[in-house]
Amino acid sequence: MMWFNLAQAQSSFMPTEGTKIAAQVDNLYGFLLVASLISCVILIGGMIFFVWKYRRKTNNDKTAYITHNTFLEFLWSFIPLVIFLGVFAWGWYVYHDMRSMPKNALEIHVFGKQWAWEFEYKSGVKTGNLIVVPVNKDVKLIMTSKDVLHSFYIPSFRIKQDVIPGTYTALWFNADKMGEFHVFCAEFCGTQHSGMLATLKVVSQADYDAWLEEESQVGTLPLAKRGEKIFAVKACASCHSSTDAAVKVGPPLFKKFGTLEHVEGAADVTIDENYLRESILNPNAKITKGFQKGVMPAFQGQLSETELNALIEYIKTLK
Ligand code: HEC
Ligand SMILES: [Cu+2]
Repeated sequence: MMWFNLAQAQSSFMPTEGTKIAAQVDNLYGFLLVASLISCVILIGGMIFFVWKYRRKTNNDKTAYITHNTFLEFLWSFIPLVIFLGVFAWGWYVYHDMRSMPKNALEIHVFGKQWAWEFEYKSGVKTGNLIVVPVNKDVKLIMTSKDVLHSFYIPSFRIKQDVIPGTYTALWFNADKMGEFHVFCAEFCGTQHSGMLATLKVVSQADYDAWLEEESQVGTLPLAKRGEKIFAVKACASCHSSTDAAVKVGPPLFKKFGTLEHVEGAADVTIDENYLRESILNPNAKITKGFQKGVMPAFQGQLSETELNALIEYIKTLK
């Protein structure tokens, strides 16, 4: 039995390699790690060895007068130079692949916002914190932010890119393994930054087509079902619990409809359709007691009347 298995050590050390580029990045990283270890042993080992070898042995030990050694100096400059240039060329090669956007890729729009990821497919399908892509297909993400700086990071693909308000940035990948992968925000963007997570699902082309078709049917679902989708897409769920009374960033919406709510600086209000409407479109109008103003984004102008109805109908079913 081998006491050390490199492939095994690597897989417990690094996330799954989901693309060819990920494997290339890991090779370069592995080379740098091993080269650094070897240099470290040679340098520190050599230093300790010479300190010991040339230590003062008697009181009148004299140090030899050596000023330089052209051959040695040439070697220790030239060898690292060759290695560094090699690493540069290698890094350039991988980076070039990583940054050259493929033609005819499946393009998906990505929005970063405090604190969720939204995805928009060309067919009009929208998802929140969930991106589904077919396996072995070039996918290009066209990304922008609705508020502050975010960064789209898929550790398993070894790719990461800042997502900037007012401009587009892009990433591409070709996933060669099916499964679920993590997406993180890698730019500190506020209190819920660490909760700004999405799931990337790599599925077969057939499953992808079926999924897209099913999502396109959202408009024909009953209102409350549609509301459930919108609740997910708009990432309401990252701040509001819909299944229990847990307090997240915002108050839970479970079993809330028809109850009395305490609001800051006013008499209690009954949670009815109008209260929900106002709370969603203009959250600062009434602040729920115990919560902060300005945390919930205003959805005025971001939801159609039908979408708003669907959300309200959905909230009414939470019991
Ligand atoms: C970034 C976190 C965040 C997001 C996203 C968010 N909310 Fe809120 N929401 C809050 C906070 C905080 C409050 C309490 C303060 C207030 O009243 O504005 C609140 C209050 C509410 C209330 C009033 C609840 C009550 O008990 O008084 C409703 C209804 C509501 N949100 C619905 C939604 C819906 C629907 C969405 C998605 C379209 C959403 N929220 C998205 C944070 C959020
Ligand atoms: Cu972020």
